[in-house]
Amino acid sequence: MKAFIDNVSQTSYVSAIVARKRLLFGVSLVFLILIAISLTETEDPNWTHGSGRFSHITAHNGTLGNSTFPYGSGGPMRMGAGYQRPGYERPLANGLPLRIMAIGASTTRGDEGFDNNGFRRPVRDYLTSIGNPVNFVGPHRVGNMTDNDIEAWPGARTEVMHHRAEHSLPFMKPNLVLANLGSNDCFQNFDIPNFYKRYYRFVEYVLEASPRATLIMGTLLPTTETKRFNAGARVVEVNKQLRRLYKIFQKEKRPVVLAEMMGPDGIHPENLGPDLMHPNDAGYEMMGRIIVQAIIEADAKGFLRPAEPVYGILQDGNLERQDDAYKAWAEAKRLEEAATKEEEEAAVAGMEAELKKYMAEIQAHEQQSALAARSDDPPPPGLA
Ligand SMILES: *[C@@H]1O[C@H](CO)[C@@H](O)[C@H](O)[C@H]1NC(C)=O
Ligand SMILES: *[C@@H]1O[C@H](CO)[C@@H](O)[C@H](O)[C@H]1NC(C)=O
Ligand SMILES: CC(=O)N[C@H]1CO[C@H](CO)[C@@H](O)[C@@H]1O
Repeated sequence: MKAFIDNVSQTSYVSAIVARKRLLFGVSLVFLILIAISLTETEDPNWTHGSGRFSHITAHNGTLGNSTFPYGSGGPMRMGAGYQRPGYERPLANGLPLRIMAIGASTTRGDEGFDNNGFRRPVRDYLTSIGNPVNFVGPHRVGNMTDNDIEAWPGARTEVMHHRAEHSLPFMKPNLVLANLGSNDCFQNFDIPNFYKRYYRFVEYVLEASPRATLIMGTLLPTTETKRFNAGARVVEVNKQLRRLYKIFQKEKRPVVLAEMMGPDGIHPENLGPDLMHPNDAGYEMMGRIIVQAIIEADAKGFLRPAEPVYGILQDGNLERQDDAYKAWAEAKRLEEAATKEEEEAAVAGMEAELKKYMAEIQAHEQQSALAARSDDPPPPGLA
């Protein structure tokens, strides 16, 4: 931990100050140049369209064909150098593979969502689309996406998930933990005044058990449910604690980022599903976006670090599953062969039993014939 603190204070902070100075200098320089250009040249319409977000599309050596340019008006566009900010066009942390453990309860599982992937699908889709390999890890599989591993239990309170994580986290060593914990403490009205202590211990544990992890701590979603749990006020109280805890984690220079779920762009009662506790489908997408923003912030702060190598855990969670179809086929074949073998053994046993019976009959007939030979009876039919 000390090394990490030193690292942050020596690298990120110093370089942030240097970067800010450079930025100020750069901004004023750009301003002067722009003024100079505007005084000497007429405006090039291609340039005004060609800057900004689309600068990463440079398939034609800095030019872009008219067919793909969204505002296309004929002729190749010249592209500006653009503003390549990690998290928008470029992968985070130079394309660092992210081994992610989502720890939480039913909302983390994506319960009540249409595909049971919850916020994990939008998070995964986004990160892989900008070039960061993703592997979700955890002891269970929930949801219909391929890379669906997770550490989440419906109804689990914070300290329950702490104990669960003790059986998975040290063996999977994620470098990113998405924690959404506390809703069930609220629903079960479990010692709310001391919630922050349990949460602090949990975070402490995560950062110890997987020392290269960054932890994204989500605040709780609002709830308007009143019949069963009536936990709205408790959620407000716990969120207050979570935000204060975050200030403490910042003071302690922990690799922790807050994902504020209840901000102006966050989850509001109209984004909840019919049970008034879990998000609806749009709500899960919003959670995903908020978590992605927190991950981008973690990268900007220099928190993201390579995951510790663990045997059997690949960088890409989909690649890890690519043999699944073969395994299913091989297992079906094994079962089929076992069934055939059983059938065959039963047939052989049946024949053996028949033979025993048959031979016993013959013996009986032979004995009878021996007796009949003495009394001139004809031989039994069917026997030559
Ligand atoms: C790309 O453009 C630059 C500058 O116009 C030119 O010097 C270079 O040869 C071009 N490269 C290719 C592969 O066309
Ligand atoms: C997952 O389930 C949803 C809802 O049934 C469906 O629309 C989607 O295509 C499924 N995705 C996969 C990969 O099976
Ligand atoms: C430079 C370029 O890609 N020009 C294309 C613009 O669109 C027309 C119609 O699709 C093409 O024929 C040009 O080649």
